Amino acid sequence: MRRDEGVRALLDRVTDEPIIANLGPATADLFAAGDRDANFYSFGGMGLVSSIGLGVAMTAPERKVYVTDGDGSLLMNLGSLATIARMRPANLVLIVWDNHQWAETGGQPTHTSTGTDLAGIAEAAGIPRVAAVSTIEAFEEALDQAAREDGPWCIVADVEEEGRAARPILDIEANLLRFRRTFEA
Ligand SMILES: Cc1ncc(C[n+]2csc(CCOP(=O)(O)OP(=O)(O)O)c2C)c(N)n1
Ligand SMILES: [Mg+2]
Repeated sequence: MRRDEGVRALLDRVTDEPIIANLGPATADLFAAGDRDANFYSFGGMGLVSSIGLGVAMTAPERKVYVTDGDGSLLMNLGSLATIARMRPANLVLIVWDNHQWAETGGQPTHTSTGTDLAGIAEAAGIPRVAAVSTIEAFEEALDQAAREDGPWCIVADVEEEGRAARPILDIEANLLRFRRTFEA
């Protein structure tokens, strides 16, 4: 499957649920597929979206909170999986676009290209609902199940790197304030 197909499948399934996107391609594809108030884009802060998403999920337990991470970024914050397992936010859905590379910086192969299994690590960390998918149909099925059933979920999607949308030009602070306001209603 491709990341942009996965992003569209996710957008088709949300109304006001927050989506917090990793820096680089995950943010570019989300912005291009559907900019919306409840999207939080990240720039520069590599490795942090799973932790940001955990915080958001714990403070907004009444909504599903979606995070779209990258393999390289999650690899530099693996402890986050154990913290998610420990805090156990039922509403958190952590999606990992695993393209087996640091695409943003030139496509250097990550550890998942030589066998590191992020879904296996998530399971061993104690995350109760883990799915590893490589087709859009299986991804949509996992998303639908994650929308219906308590998590926390970790869905690792094996994606082909087919290029990505242009880097969005936006005001980062305005994005943060707009995102925060979606919790005030
Ligand atoms: C601490 C830190 N190290 C390195 C970078 C440079 N950097 C930005 S994106 C990126 C690659 C991210 O890889 P991944 O999470 O797999 O996402 P992909 O680009 O493959 O979608 C790197 C190395 C950074 N922003 N911050
Ligand atoms: Mg990657």
